[in-house]
Amino acid sequence: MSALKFPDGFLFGVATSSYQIEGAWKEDSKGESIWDRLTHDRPEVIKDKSTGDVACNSYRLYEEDVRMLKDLGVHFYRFSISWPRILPTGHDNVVNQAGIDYYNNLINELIANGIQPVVTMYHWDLPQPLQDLGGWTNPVLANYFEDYARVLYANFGDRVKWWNTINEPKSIAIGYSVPFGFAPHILTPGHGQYLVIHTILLSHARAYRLYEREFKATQGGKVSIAASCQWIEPTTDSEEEEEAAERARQMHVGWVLHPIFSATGDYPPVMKEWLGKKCKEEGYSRSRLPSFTKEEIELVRGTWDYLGINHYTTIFTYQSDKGEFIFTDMGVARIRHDKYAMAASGWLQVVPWGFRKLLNWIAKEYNNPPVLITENGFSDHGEIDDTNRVDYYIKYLCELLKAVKEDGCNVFGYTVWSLMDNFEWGAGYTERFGLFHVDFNDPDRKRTAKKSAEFFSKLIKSDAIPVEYLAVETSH
Ligand code: GBH
Repeated sequence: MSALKFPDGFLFGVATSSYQIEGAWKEDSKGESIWDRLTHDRPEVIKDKSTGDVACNSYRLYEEDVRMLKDLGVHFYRFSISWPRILPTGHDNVVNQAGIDYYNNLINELIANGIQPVVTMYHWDLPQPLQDLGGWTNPVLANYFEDYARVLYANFGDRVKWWNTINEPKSIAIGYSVPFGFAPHILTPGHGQYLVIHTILLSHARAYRLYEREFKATQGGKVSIAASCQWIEPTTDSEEEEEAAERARQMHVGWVLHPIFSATGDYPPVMKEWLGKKCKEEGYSRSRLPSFTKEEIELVRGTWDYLGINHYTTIFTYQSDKGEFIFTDMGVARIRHDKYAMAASGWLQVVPWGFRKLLNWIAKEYNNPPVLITENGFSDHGEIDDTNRVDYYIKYLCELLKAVKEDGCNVFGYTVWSLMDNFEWGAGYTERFGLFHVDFNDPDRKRTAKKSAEFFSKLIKSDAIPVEYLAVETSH
């Protein structure tokens, strides 16, 4: 059964994010975020018209969260810091001491329990005053993000050794281009998404360089980004379809990773070329993809100490100029294969082998960097007996083990999304990803371990996929 065993020293953790769990949206001088604004002013864009006003109430219940983490036996906890809880105006002119205290308490509680904090600086809850300046379409945000990062390193960097600057740049870009109910929900498709990613790459780089310059020598931590990386698979294996799928991989995954992780930096050549040509045909005299100066290419290139990957599913494509949303520009459209099981989320199909293919592609493209899987997970409707989730994890982890042990991919840790059910963005509370169930009708937000929580605690204890779960019957 050694095939089920993880390498020595392999790290396990679980993840959450501030807006999805904290609640206390305006307590103790916290500023308003773009998610507060969106859910309050435009409830119709959220599936169940809900908000994160209370969410899991982790602002009050963080000690309980840490008890759950302790029960699971995780090595680390990946959580995010709310920018407007620390800097209510978005700028560093006002630092909110109550916010600093909250995260100090959480970090200290984790460390007292032997759990390493892995901290995301930005998981989508932008201070509203910065949105009023144009949000991530405005390149000046790179200045403000650097200022915010300095406050975080200075206050928490003595104890936090693992940083993710920004979670899933592409999902942030969706809020500017795709009608998924993501804040700020200001849709400028074909333009907004490229401006947003451009500013985000520069912001990430500025935060990384700041650490390198002012903090690394004394604090000795590691900084990177957490990118959403789904696998893209062509529907037939013809050469043209493979070429189109490869272009889509470069324009999807490579869009964010190539500027940071490739040897040459900048956007992928095929992306610049393809979009440049397309924009010309559309009558633009300049590409909709902004360009970096030489200095900016070098500023961004190499700004990583490890690579954070969020992976959930595989996207099946065929060549077409009629693809939906961000796929239009990539020259592909997506289809769904009925033979793969669906999660509760319409975008999440269970395709375990795509995980192995993705990890191999990343290893090959970027010279096998050390990878931390920063998210992987499955949604249902909140069942306690969540066999389909356990089945998903077994299958995805088996593929991860093959990628590591048979293919030599350099993955050193793995993070479950999520510790507990929480506010699932545009889907509100209708889709659940937690190892722990949360009763959102209970003012105390009672948490209950699901079957998957038991599965993970056994897995972490034995450093292997527990054999007794392998025969479990599921509907997959
Ligand atoms: C992650 O987002 C987030 O980091 C986390 O906060 C969230 O709760 C979790 O995953 C579960 O959703 O047409 O295929 O591009 C992933 C969110 C899901 C956003 C897929 C974009 C688009 C569907 N992404 N979605 S697609």
